[in-house]
Amino acid sequence: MTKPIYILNGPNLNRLGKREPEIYGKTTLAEVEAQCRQAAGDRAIEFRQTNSETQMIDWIHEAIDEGSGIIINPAAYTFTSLAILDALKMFPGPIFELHITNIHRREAHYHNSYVSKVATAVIAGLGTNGYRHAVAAMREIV
Ligand code: DHK
Repeated sequence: MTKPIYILNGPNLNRLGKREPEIYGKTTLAEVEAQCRQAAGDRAIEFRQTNSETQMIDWIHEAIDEGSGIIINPAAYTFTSLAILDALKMFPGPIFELHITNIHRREAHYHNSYVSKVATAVIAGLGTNGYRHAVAAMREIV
């Protein structure tokens, strides 16, 4: 039995679809999850969202033991959390950092990602379609 791909979402992404739709689009997180499950096919995924840094770190620890790969949109924690970076450093498999927007084309406080220092790949700017592309790419390597 292959281990699941963990898809972890950070703060405020529970509001996707209503949150600044001109920036993040109108697709809800539930719709993103459905698109990920379709892209995953017969592969198991764990799709989760939290506004808590502690919960995000606990899920990364779970993935260290139970997961094959991590696709993570840490949202604002991308730019602030050394604790999430340290947790990701322990993960033995591939890590895809995902952002709905191209963070490098946005305000300066979105430009310096801690997570990029450990990510296998970064997908940013494809909108919510980035999730299903990340799943398809992850399936090929795990
Ligand atoms: C999502 C967020 O919530 C922001 O804090 C990031 C990211 C951008 C995204 O594009 O998915 O800056």
